[in-house]
Amino acid sequence: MENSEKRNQFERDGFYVFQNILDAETVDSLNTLCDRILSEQDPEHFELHKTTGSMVLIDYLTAYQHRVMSDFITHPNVLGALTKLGFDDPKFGHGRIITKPPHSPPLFWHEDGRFWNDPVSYTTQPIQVFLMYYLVDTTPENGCLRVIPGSHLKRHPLHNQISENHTEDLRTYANPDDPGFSRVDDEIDVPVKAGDLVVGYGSLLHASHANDSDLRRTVLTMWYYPDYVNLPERTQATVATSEKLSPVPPVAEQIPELEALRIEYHGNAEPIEIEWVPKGLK
Ligand SMILES: O=C(O)CCC(=O)C(=O)O
Repeated sequence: MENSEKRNQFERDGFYVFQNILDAETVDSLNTLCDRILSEQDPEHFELHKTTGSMVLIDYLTAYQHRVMSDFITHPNVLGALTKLGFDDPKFGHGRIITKPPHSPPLFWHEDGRFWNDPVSYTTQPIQVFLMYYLVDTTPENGCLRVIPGSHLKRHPLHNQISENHTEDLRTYANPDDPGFSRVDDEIDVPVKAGDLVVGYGSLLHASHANDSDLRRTVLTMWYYPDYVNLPERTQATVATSEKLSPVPPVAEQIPELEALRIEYHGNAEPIEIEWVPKGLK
């Protein structure tokens, strides 16, 4: 497929899947690192995040602590995939280790857009995209991703039914009958192989199936700003103030490939107030 077709599909559906972005060795190293970091979390962390499984932050500090992580964030295949979509100077914000233990509940419908006061959110120019890497092959049985294609630009009935926030009840699966856990006609499954990459608009409605398997299912959700350099200044200012990046290390300790992805804004534009609810979506 031509790159322009990939971009068209990405803009229309709100997501695009690249196959074989990470090799087996990289996936193994990431699994080992994630298992270690997860083993260091308090049991309460997993109690609080039953539907996601976990929500462990990956930031620039994590990347500087673990070479596996910085190599992953700056991986040529990852940046190459973004280039194929037309983004050749992306920025990286943060990520999360999200692991579904064996026999754990589904993840509720949500979208992660938080720039809904910004007119750019209602256009095809992405502000923030997720790069999701599942570290095992996924199927509907072990908790693969589900999405509603096109819901990043067009109002869906679920937008009026789901909670505005990731409430404690949703996170702990207190009410399985909540509309957030419903099935809808136009949802599709996105099963992938370990090492594939799903790129999607942060504003796309997505969820995941329950993990009914006997094995842990981990996904790394990495948040990039693929077109940051071409965003209006006020959007840049908003992104720069909303991403709390850890400090830049002394020059001798810096990883140049990682620093090239750092979000920086030095102008005087006024940030736009953060808004999680897509009030203007039609
Ligand atoms: O756990 C998953 O499959 C999806 C994770 C997710 O929805 C997110 O990171 O926003």
